Parts: sequence; C-alpha cells; structure tokens
Amino acid sequence: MRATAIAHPNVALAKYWGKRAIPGNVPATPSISVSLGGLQTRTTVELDPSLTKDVLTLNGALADSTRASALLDEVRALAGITAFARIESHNDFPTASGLASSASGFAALARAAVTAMGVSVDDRELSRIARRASASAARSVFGGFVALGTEDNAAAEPVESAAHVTVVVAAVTLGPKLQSSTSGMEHCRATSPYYDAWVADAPRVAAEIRAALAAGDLERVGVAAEASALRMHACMMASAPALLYFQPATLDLLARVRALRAEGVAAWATIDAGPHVKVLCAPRDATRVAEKLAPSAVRTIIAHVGGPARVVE
Ligand code: 2P0
Repeated sequence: MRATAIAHPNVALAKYWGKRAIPGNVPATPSISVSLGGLQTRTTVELDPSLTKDVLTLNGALADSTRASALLDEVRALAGITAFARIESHNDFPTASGLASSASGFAALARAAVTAMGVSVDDRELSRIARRASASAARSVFGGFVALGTEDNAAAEPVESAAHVTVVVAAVTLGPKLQSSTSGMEHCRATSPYYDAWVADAPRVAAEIRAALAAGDLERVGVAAEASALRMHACMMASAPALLYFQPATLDLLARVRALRAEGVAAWATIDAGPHVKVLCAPRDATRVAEKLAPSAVRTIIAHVGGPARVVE
C-alpha cells in the first residue's frame, strides 16, 4: 500500500506542442526525447483509508492535487481500490520553471501508484496512464531516447540511438514559468497563424531526428533539434497575444552556442516552454560547453543520458 519511485525529466529533440482534438491528451506532433540523468523526481504514494481526499505535498509544501488525483483515479479503477492517498514528491531541480518537472513528476507518480496498489501493467500501458496526465510524462517512463507518436491512445517507446549525446542545462531563472504548457499550446492552436504549418512540418523533423540517431550522426541530430525548437517558438511568438518565453539571457545563451560552433565544438541548442537553454553535445565536450554557458546562466547542470522510471522502495 506504499511505494516510492524515481523518474528523470526528459528534453524533447523533436518537440510536442499541440494536442489532437480527441479525448485523452494525445499530441498533435510526434516527439523524440532524451532522458536527463542528472535531474530527478522522487515520489511516494501511500494509501490511507482514513483520508477523505488525496493529499499532495510537492517539495514539502501542500499543493493542488487535481491532476495527480485524476491519475490515481485511473489506477484505483484498475485495482478496484477506493482509498485516497498521501503523495509526497520532491524534485532535485527547479519545479514548474520549464525544466520538465511535470514529465518526471507524473512518470514517477504513475510508477509509484501502480506499485502501491498492486496493479500489473507493462511499460507501454504505464506510459499511456502517464500521457493522460501530461504527455511529456509518457516519455519519462522509459530511459534513453524515447519517441511518442500521435496515434489514438499513444504510448511512448524507446528509440535506437548510435549517437552519444550529453545535455548541458543552462537555467536562466529558478522561478516559476510564465504560462503552463497546457494552456500555452491551446492558446497557440487557437490564435497562431503558424500553428497549422508547425503541425504539418513536425513529422518530417521527427523522422529526420530518428534517422540521425540511428545513424549516430550528432550533427544531424543537433541541426534538426535546434530547428524543431525554434520553429515551435516561432509558432508561439506568432500567437495573439504573443507567447514569448525568451528572456535576454536566453538569446545570450543562443549566441554562446553559435560561438562554440564557430570554435569547432559540436553544440546545438533546444528551448522548451520556458527561458532555459539546453545544449546537446558530445559527452567529451560537456565541461567545455558548461563553462562557456555559465556566465549567462544562474546554474548549469550536465545531464548524461538517464534510465527509466523505477521503484526504489
Ligand atoms: C516537449 N513540452 O515535447 C514539449 C516542448 C514543452 C515544450 O511536452 O499539457 O507539460 O501536460 O500534456 O507534457 C510540455 O508539455 O503538457 C512539453 P501537457 P506537458 O517536451
């Protein structure tokens, strides 16, 4: 009746931004991600028959449990259990700031919940449960490189990679982000004249990244990943009113990545729904990349490829 799981956030090389017009939180664009091994969410689920509702504490403070409860409701239905749960979740990185805490958070919650309630599901089914809570969480069920498609009731799956990639995270602020991804992508769909073009182009970029990973071609991966991120942000910026996640330091960091390339270091940037810049590079270059980014960042984290969501207690 109690289990603890850990999961890593992930960064999408091919971005998910937009939902299909069907129930169940299904992406409109295919995505491919890499697990960030240097960052971690640790979540405990404990059923307690004396509770009258689920209680969530996030980094030690009481938090709104609506989305977590919806996930637990699914698992309770599978288990035939009605008891509510105490959920304790800790991130060892800034929460809700665009560093993908919902991905690792809901993946860890899903893994802990099925274990605490004795439900046996395979990883694909666990990924579907996580997707309905937060689509990027479907990817954090798995380690390494992971793809999530756009088919009905999509589940993530691991992707073969012959490329060796390290991600240097350059955090620009430790505060919460401007707007949640869920509402941001709906705003973009409803108001950006570039939305349809973004959705139409995304499968080609995802296919290019998948092929480049299989071929072990870091440069092809990086060029396509940077294009995916900047096209997503172009779509966001064209919304009305504009959805602009960049801060001055974001552009500084993009310039530093270009300078690295001019110096002969293979490095490409990606940016999610926040101001932070995540830089893809070869593992041997990670320290040099982190040193180059540091003057424009409040914190840099070197993330080597991480493993899957797993039970630890
Ligand atoms: C991604 N992002 O592919 C993209 C890139 C943000 C920018 O997945 O509404 O928090 O909970 O399914 O998973 C963030 O979206 O959104 C995200 P919901 P989620 O990583």
